[in-house]
Amino acid sequence: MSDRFDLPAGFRWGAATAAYQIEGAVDEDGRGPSVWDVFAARPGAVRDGHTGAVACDHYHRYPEDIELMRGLGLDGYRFSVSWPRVLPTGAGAVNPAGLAFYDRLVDALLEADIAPLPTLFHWDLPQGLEDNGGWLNRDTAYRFAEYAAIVTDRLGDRVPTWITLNEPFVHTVFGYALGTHAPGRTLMFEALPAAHHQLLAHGLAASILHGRGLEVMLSNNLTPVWPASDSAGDVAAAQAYDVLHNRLFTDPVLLGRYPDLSALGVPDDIFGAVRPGDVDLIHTPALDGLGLNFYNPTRVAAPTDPALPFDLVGIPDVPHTAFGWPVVPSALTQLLLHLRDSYGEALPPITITENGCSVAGDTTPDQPRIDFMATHLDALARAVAEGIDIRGYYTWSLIDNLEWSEGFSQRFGLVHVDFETQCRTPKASYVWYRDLIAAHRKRFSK
Ligand code: IFM
Repeated sequence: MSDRFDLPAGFRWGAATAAYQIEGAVDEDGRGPSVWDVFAARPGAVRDGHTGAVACDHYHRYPEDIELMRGLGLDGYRFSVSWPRVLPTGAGAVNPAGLAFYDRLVDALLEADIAPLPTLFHWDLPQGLEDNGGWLNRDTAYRFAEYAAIVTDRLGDRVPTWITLNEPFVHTVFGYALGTHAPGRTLMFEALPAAHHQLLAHGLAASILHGRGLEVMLSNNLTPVWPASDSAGDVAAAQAYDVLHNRLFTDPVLLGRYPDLSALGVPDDIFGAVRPGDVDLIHTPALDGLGLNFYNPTRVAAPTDPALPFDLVGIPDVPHTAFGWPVVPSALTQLLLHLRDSYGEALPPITITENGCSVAGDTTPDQPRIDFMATHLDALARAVAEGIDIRGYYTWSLIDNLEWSEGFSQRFGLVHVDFETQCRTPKASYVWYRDLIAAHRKRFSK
C-alpha cells in the first residue's frame, strides 16, 4: 500500500494496552489485589460478571504477543505496570516476582527491537491503598512516588521514557465521581481531590525520574468541547465541561495553575486538597512529552439537571462506533490546533498514546477500524502540516481486552482474542497497519 499520510521520518508507530485489561494472573506470583479485582467482584459492576482474572492471559502469553508486535513492525509498545504486582499492598515490601515479570517483558521487547513505553498507573490501584482512602488520600501521591522509584530503579537502565498516569480525568470521574469504574465511589464534584492527588503524584514521580535522566510523559484523555448552540447557556456549559475534562488535567502541568473551577462549584483549593507549593510540584518537572488519548469530541448543552453545570448531548449525523462513540476525525486536528493555541511554547511534543475504536463482532468485518485509523492518521498529518510536533501514534489496542465495566463486550484490538481458548487471530486492521508501517519506513529508507 502507499503511505498516504504525510508523517515525518522517525515517526513512531506503536500499539497500547494496560495491565488489568490484558495480564490476568491476578493471584499469581505474589500479586496483591487491586481496586479493579474488588470492584469487578461486585454483582452488576462489570457487564456479564466479567473480570480481569484471566483477561488475555498476557502474563503467560507475552512472548506470543510480542511476536504479534514484531509482525506488525512496531517501533514501540505502550503497556502499564501493575502497581499491586510490584507492591502487593501499595507500599512496603517489594514483590520480586512482580518486578521480574516486567524485567522479562522489557528484555523481550528490546530483543524484538520494540521500544517499551511503560505507564506507571493505569487505574489498578492496590486495594491496600484504597482501604486508606485511595486517591482521596494525599498520602497515595507519596506512595506513588516511591513505587515509581522502585520500578525505574529496576528498568530505568533500559527504558528511557515513562508515562506516569493514564487519563486521570477518566479515573477521577468514572471511578470517584460517578462510580461506574473502580473504586466505585459516587462523590460527584467532591471527587476532585482525587484528581489533585493524582497530579501531585505525577509531579513527585516526575522529579524523581528526571533526577535519573529519564523522560516523563503524562497521558491525558482530551476532547474538543462543542457547545450545542451559540446560546449563552450552551456556551457557558461547554466552558465548564472543558474545565473539567481538559483544563483541570493540563493547565497545572503545562501552565502551573489550575483553571477557574467556580463554574463547577468547586473551591480554588479543591476542597482543601491543594496545599501551598503543590502546583509548583506538579508544574516544575517539565513534561518531556504530552501523551494524547483521543477518541471523540463532546457536545455540551446548558443543564437540565440543576445539580450539574452541563448536559452531555449527542452529535447527530456522524457515524458512531460499536460503543456508541461519535466518529469525527477532524476533531483531532481541531484539538491539536487548540492545544497549540492555548499552550503555545508550553506545549511539549505530542505523542498519540491511544486512538482506536471498538468494532462489533469477531474478526470480520474490520473495515470500520481501518477507516477509523486511516481518517485519524489523516487528521494527524493535517496537524503536522500546521507545524505541530507529533512524535508517534499508539493504536488502542494491540489485542481485544477487558474494556473495564463493559467487560469483554467491546473489541478494540487489531488482533482478535477468543477469551475461551486464548487463541489470537490478526484482523484486517492488523494487516493494514503492518503494511502502512512498512510503507512509511520504506519511504524514508535510503
Ligand atoms: O480501554 C480504554 C483504556 O484503558 C483507556 N482509554 C480508553 C480505552 C477505550 O475505552
